[in-house]
Amino acid sequence: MATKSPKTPNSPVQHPVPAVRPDNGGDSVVLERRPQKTKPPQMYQVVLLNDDYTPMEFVVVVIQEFFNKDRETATQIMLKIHLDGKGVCGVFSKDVAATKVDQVTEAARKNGHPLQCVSEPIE
Ligand code: TYC
Repeated sequence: MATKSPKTPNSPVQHPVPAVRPDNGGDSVVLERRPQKTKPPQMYQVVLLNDDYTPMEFVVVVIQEFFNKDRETATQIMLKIHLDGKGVCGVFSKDVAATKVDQVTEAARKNGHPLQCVSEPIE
């Protein structure tokens, strides 16, 4: 059975609410916009750091596998990290970003590489 998902209390959707102004004689309706009460959730960028030992090929595969990038994009990101010292692989909610960091770190350790992955709040 298909059911509508319930609105969460944090829903940012605010509908204009009809209000009757005292000076309009009571026979017209004015829509007043209510101020936004909820902020969008804080987002996090997941960043890979350069090092001197992790093979380029391993970094490319990590970016493809964990950040769903095609080979060309993954290679460009890896080269940017190699040249600049760090690079953003994706932007996620806090929980998803933390999971990506754990997955990448675990894959690096399992393969004996010192690759570091961190998440940073954006904006
Ligand atoms: N600098 C590494 C090398 O020359 C490659 C590398 C790229 C390592 C990106 C980590 O996040 C990284 N083998």
